[in-house]
Amino acid sequence: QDQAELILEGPHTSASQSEERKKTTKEREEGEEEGDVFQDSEPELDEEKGEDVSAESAGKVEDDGKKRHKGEAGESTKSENPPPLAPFDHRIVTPKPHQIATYYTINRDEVLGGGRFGQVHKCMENSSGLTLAAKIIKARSQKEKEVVRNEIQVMNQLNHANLIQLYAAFESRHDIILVMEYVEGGELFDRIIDENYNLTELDTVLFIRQICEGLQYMHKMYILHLDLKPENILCVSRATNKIKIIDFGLARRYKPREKLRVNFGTPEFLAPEVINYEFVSFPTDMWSLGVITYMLLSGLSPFLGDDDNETLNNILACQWNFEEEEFTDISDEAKDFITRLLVKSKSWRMSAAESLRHPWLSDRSLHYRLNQKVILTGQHI
Ligand code: PIT
Repeated sequence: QDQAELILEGPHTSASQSEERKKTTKEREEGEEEGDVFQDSEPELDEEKGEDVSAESAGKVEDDGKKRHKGEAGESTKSENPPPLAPFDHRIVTPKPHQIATYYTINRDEVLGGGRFGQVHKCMENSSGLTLAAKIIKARSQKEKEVVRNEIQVMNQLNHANLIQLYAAFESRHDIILVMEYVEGGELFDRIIDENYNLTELDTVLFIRQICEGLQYMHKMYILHLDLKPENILCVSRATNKIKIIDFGLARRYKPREKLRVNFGTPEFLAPEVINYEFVSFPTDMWSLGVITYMLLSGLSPFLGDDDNETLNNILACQWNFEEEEFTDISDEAKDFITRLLVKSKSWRMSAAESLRHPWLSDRSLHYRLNQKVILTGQHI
């Protein structure tokens, strides 16, 4: 009975694009702004995570003085520290009816990203000099405004280092502007397609683990993201492998009997239950995590067909495999991880907590071996 109608139309979503995209994500967006090579020189760190984090404490991020197990995983080059917190405390934001220009200077020339509803610009709070990101969302009708107010409501509840933080919001007749934490690393999507940037399996472990931590927290807060894809994962900087999840435009509180009607453009990330107009739930996000993992490891999109229709059929038939040569050197643990997420029946998929306990994300000796492989094969160069 609780039905929500959602429109999904992304910047990479037109049917005509799918033709040229085929299966290789790397081919997509070639010729776009080139990403930098990133190299993280911090030693590998690990920390014991409590099995069960309560909703309240899940958002609490440890300061830098936490226990570190340096060296246990050998001379790994990747950091397992949480990403930096926003440079401000969590805020409960209500949209202000004022002119944003009174308080912030928006750099209209500097576009950080484009989403479904508008562009994201770099901006500065005049009083503090704080650098932030402003997402300008065109919203004229009351209905459109309600959608954005929902996004604000959702972000107000989310206080976690892997989820982009909201700082302020301004509402005018034609738009609502969200002022958010600024991160400078660009989309994880760009690292997948960047020929110069060789994503190793160990990099992927670190990225996916953080996405899982963010998702685990959201799910503990009873919130579904429902639009997870590489474009919605931001790298904190070019130099590290820290990420933050963005775009809570489709996020919502889990309601046991809610179905989603999605008017999709790009179907490659949709879970079968979304296409079938069945109930969506926490496992819906876990499906997307499986797709992202597959893409990060291979640069390929697991269900992408020659056209949207073929893609949808592949998803509904849960037809995917590891046959491409890109998977030759990928560990069995990684394949097992994906296999336990890309499961058609949502009740059989791993949860975020189970994913974090999966050997691929938790087995230190495996990470040590993956790191040795990086060193031996020079994948890090
Ligand atoms: C940044 C840097 C950047 C993009 C963004 C933020 C975008 C964030 C964003 C957040 C949302 C959303 C869409 C985009 O719906 O390059 O600091 O909640």
